[in-house]
Amino acid sequence: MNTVSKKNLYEVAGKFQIDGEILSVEPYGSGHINDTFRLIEKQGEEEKAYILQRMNGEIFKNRDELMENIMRVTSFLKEKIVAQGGDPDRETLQVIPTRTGESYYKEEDGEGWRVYTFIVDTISYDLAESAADFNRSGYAFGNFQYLLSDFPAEELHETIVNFHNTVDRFDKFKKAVEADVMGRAKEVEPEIRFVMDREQDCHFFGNLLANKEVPLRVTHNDTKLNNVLFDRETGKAICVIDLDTVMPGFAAHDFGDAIRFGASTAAEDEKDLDKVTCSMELFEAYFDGFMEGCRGSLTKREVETLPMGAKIMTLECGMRFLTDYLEGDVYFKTHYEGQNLDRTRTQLKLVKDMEDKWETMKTIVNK
Ligand code: ADP
Ligand code: GN1
Ligand code: MG
Repeated sequence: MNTVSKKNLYEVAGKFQIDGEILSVEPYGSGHINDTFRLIEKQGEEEKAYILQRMNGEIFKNRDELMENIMRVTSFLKEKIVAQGGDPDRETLQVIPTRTGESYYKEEDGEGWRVYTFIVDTISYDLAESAADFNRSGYAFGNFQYLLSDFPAEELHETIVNFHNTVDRFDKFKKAVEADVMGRAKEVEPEIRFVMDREQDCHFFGNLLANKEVPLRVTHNDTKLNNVLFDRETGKAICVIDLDTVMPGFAAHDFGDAIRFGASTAAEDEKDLDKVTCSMELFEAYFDGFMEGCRGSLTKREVETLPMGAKIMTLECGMRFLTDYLEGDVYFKTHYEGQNLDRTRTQLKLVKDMEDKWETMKTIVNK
């Protein structure tokens, strides 16, 4: 993706319904996909913050459809939050339209930009600081799924086709190994073998769906801990963000992706693998919060498959990082050479750790 100059950022900011003087636009957050900036506007004596984001056009090919999803989902959530007596300004994303009333601004070269109100006095974590925090994020994602349980799923566009189709991810991984465009396959033979040995696991959820054992629901599909904002004062997880991949999916995938990231005792790119384990205390804390947020809406079979959701989402993510490493780091943002390989190794270590702790995870979800 192209870099962007300061001048261009101010120009782009000027396209939106932000009337005061723009004081600053600075890079913000640690997402792997979009280019995110924090924008400060001065309105009289007051300062107001926004999130300005350039959507990743390599990944999100159809920004009209993507933004249509976001407009629909955020307005649906807003109504539900109001009905529940919540504060829609803090509990859901809110899109600021362009001066011409569009949901996003299209640059001549095809790049797409959007603006959200900045949800102030919140914090997002790249690592769980306590089981209590992680429990609250579980509640927030469970509640998110619950609130969307009567959203008309057929009206959502598939923003990334086959996003959590693990069999398709495995095929793409195998092709990347065969093509080996960067000549890196030799160096990562143990990692390739680890993934290849688990090919059968990749079929698990596809088979469940084919046998109608679990339903498709409207899910978030990217439930990592830094995609939820916590209120600085109350510590509550108040707002689920990063809605680019809200699509029909499996409840166990939303549960599992959150465990992959948030129940890990180390950062996603930790080099010292001795530090990387899947904490059962965090797993249980998240499970309790998620179940509470879902308010009994999951079937018995769905609950049983939650540990598998954790393992498959972690394996799939490891496979995606490794694919990207083999392809020359073209998908996920990287900040140093080899970061995707470090990320791969933490994910595979977590998969192994989950396999070792399988009985404990099963006991927790069957309690
Ligand atoms: P990506 O798809 O690249 O992960 P996100 O939409 O998750 O992008 O945004 C990146 C980060 O920016 C988030 O992890 C969060 O810290 C911050 N962020 C995003 N939207 C908001 C918002 N409306 N208010 C406050 N912070 C936000
Ligand atoms: C990306 O956008 P972000 O940083 O929240 C990715 C997820 C991965 C995650 C790994 C659209 O999430 O699928 O699980 O990185 N999002 C997309 O950290 O590919
Ligand atoms: Mg994100």
